[in-house]
Amino acid sequence: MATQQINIPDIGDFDSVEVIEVLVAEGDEVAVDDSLLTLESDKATMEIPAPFAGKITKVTVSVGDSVAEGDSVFEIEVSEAAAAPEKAEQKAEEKPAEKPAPQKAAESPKSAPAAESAPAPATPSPTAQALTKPVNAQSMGAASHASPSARAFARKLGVDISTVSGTGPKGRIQQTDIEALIKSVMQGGAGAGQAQGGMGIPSVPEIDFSQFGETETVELGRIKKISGKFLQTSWLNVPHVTQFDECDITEMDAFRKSMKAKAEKEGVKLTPLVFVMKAVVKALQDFPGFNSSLSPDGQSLIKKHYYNIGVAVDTPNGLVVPVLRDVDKKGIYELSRELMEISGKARDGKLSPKDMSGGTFTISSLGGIGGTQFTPIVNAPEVAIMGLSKAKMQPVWNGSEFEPRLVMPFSVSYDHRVVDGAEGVRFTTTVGQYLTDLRQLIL
Ligand code: CAO
Repeated sequence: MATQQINIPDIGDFDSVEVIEVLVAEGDEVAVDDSLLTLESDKATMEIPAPFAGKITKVTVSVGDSVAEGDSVFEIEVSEAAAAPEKAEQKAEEKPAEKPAPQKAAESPKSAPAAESAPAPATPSPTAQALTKPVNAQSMGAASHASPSARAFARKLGVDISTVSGTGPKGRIQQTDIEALIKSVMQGGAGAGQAQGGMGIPSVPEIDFSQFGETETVELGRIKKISGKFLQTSWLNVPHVTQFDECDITEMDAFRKSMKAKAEKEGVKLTPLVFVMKAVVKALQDFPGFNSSLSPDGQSLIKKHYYNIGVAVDTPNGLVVPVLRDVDKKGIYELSRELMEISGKARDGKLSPKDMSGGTFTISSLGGIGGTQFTPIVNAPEVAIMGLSKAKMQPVWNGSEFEPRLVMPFSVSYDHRVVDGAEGVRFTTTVGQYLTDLRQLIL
């Protein structure tokens, strides 16, 4: 037995080409012509076949490396005297990246590929996004058996190959398997043979509840159907973190109550929510990331220099989120009046699309109802949302004794791609400080 080096053969006009797959590992037995590596240039994908049969003893190349003709990439313990030397000179099998060739059963490598390194397209369609999950070449775990042409096909459509079940020999993934998965996602049903839901996640089992007792099926209202879709889209696309906090609003509430009679004369009802809106806007000015949106490709942050606050309103038909514009420029009475008008419009089902567009941050207040804390869902493409819960009198230690203080719990859910945990808690702490001492709002 002799050890031979395997070098990159003539790869045509390319000086340097990226390795996108290493298809064998040390210790693997390979036959002549088994695929060892996949290279990808901007024009084509190329498979590097084994020039000898034998056992791979050394792998000197990794995914992401750039290689050129003559580079040593493997060492192999050749098992046959007739090592088909002419194969060493053969040209790499070249396939146009855009038109993957149909897969041959003989392409099956002896071992699973080390990792799927295909990046998702820059702007995948919603369906492609549903099928794609970011894959770290090191962390993927069990690799998928698929020919380079099937992988190229999956990459082209933004499909994460590890979500595809192979029906070929030894479970190998074929182009038809990828097509079947896409078809099942488009139809919103279970994927062919893989028990997946329409969003590439396991579906909730369908159960005939009438076997347990009497049931009645009532169709969801129009608003619930629409808001449900938005909520699910946000829940699935935005990596949520919820920061819980609380603040002492004793002075704020005393002020609010002292202004109540005057406010009534102005024809408005003062609730804590308008004060929270002002405190939030000041904090948004301090932390502009919370008043932004991610660009569709996820590579930039679009900072907004206007402060439009969406307010979740509970209506008999479901949840709607009208928007109060330019909250930074408005006073407490004006905001109260607008809140009354727009929530009345919402409950009467008279909101126009314009009333519900242009928000930069949302507040969902359940404080008038109850509860201690909750986790609101970010109103994407906004970056964060605040949830207000019911303020309660509590004994608070002031350093020498317990004092009765009005404490309001609140939470902020945010998109962790934009906001880090430390910034998240700095934001909630700042909002809390502004609400505890409203004088800070005029500084
Ligand atoms: N703590 C204690 N009391 C509070 C409070 C809080 N955080 N927030 C409001 N209150 C009080 C108000 O002061 C008012 O009491 P008074 O009449 O004695 O002053 C009472 O609760 C009712 O307030 P409200 O709910 O009518 O008014 P609001 O300005 O607080 O809220 C609106 C307006 C439109 C946001 C609210 O009516 C509403 O629809 N909330 C539900 C939002 C919702 O469903 N969110 C969930 C979305 S996720 O499914």
